[in-house]
Amino acid sequence: MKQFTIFKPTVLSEAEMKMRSIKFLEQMKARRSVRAFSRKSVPAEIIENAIKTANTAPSGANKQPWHFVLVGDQKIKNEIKIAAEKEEKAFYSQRATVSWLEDLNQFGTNWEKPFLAVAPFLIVIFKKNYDLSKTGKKKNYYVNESVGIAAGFLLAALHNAGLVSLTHTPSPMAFLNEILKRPLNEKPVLLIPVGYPTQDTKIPNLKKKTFKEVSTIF
Ligand code: IYR
Repeated sequence: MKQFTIFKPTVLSEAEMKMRSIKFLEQMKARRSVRAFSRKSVPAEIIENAIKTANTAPSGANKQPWHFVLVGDQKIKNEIKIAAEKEEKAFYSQRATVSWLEDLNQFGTNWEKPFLAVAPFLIVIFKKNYDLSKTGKKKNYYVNESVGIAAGFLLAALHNAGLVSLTHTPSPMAFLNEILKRPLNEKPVLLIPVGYPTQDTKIPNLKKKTFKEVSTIF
């Protein structure tokens, strides 16, 4: 595919750019991770569109080293909940360090993950360190970076559509390969429940670092 075409970007005035940059900032500031999901259903198409958005992300050599599994099936969600809670029990009672548990205190989390069975959909993002072809393994590049960017696109797209999500990471996550029948060249990296919050969902009062704290300008 050694072919190039002229790129025709959308051209905006500076005033319009400024307005859009503020609007998007305000929109993203309003995004919050949620742990109490309502059972209210979501049209699958909306989530599929968000996954399509994630799939537009740039990736190392355009290899798109990701696979998204969308789970709406109640039986499979139940299976995932049981397996995740088993790992989370071990995490909270043995694996986590004292300082890690201290850092988690403000979120009020524990091993119980009811949202995994309650949220209408779970999205599981798998990363592919290599692709499998008839001739063998073909290495992908900058896989963590690429999948991280795609995950960011996905979260932004879900939020833009009016849905809430949680980037949940039970550890280890290999049980997802088994339950979702994914091949061994795929490693699960994020388990994302998606839907609506319950009416009384509480969110922690988190403070974000300031622009000054997180940036340097020359
Ligand atoms: N995976 C556990 C623990 C946990 C870890 C981090 I780092 C968080 O930001 C939040 C939770 C859980 O989901 O409870």
